[in-house]
Amino acid sequence: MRVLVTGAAGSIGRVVTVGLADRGHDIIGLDRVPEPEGFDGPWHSVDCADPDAVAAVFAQSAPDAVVHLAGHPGEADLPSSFTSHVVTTAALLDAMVEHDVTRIVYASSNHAVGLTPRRDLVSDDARPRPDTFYGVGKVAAEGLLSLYADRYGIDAVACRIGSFRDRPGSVRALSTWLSHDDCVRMVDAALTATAPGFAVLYGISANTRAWWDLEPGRRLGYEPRDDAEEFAASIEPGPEDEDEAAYVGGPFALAAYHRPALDRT
Ligand code: 15L
Repeated sequence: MRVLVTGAAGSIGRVVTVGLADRGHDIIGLDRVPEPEGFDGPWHSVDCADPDAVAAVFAQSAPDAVVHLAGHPGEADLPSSFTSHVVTTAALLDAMVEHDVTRIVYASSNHAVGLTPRRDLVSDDARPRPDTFYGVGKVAAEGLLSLYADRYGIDAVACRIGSFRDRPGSVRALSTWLSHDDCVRMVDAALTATAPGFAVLYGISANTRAWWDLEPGRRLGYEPRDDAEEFAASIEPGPEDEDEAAYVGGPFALAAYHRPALDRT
C-alpha cells in the first residue's frame, strides 16, 4: 500500500515510517520540515493546514491511504489547536475525497476523553470529554472523520494514543504506555482492517495496569504484545501520581492547565 504519512519527521512519525516500510508499505513522507536523515522515499515539506499544498501532494503522489500524525502534541490556545488538529485533518479529507482515497488512520489522543473519571474500563463508547484545548481539537478532528465516513464512505480509524515512549516514564504510564513496536502494529492494523467505517481504538500496549479497553483495537486486528509492567521496578513514585490517576488525561486533567481559550494580549 502507498501510504502518505503526515508528521513523518516527528517522534511517532519516525517510528511509524520505518515500521510500515519494514512491513512492506511504500511510504510517502510529509512534514513541515525536511526529511530526517536516513528517510528513503518521496518527501514533501508541506504544511498540512494548507489545503492547496495538500491537494498538490495527492495529485503528485497518488497515495492509497493516509496516516495523519501531524499536529502539535500538547496544549496550546484554542485557535492554534483548531488549526493544528482540525484544519489539517480537513485539508487531508478533502484531498482524499477528490482523489478517491478511502482510508485514514488518525493520531487522536486519550485527551479527547481526558476528563473521564477513573473507572474499571473506559471503552470506545466514552463520550467526548476533553481535558484541554488540545483535547477539544482531537474531539473536533474525530467529529470531522465521522462526518466524512458518513458522507463519503471513508474508513477512518481514530487511535486515541496514550503515552508513546521507548519506555514508560511515570506511574501513570504503567497504564497508558504505547511501545514503539505496538504503535507500528496498531497503525498497520488500522490501515488494513476490513471496512472499519469510523472507529475509535485506544493506543496503548497490553499493559497489566491498563484501564482503557483494548477490545476496540483487537476488533480491528490490533494485538499489542508489550507490557509496561516489565519496567515497573525502575519507576520512581512521584508526588502527582495519585492526582494523575484520577482521570484518563492524567496531568492534563489537573488545574495547572486551566487557562483562557483565547489570547487577548
Ligand atoms: C498525548 O496525546 C500527548 O501528545 C503527549 O504529550 C502525552 O501527554 C500523552 O498524550 C499522554 O497522555 O501521556
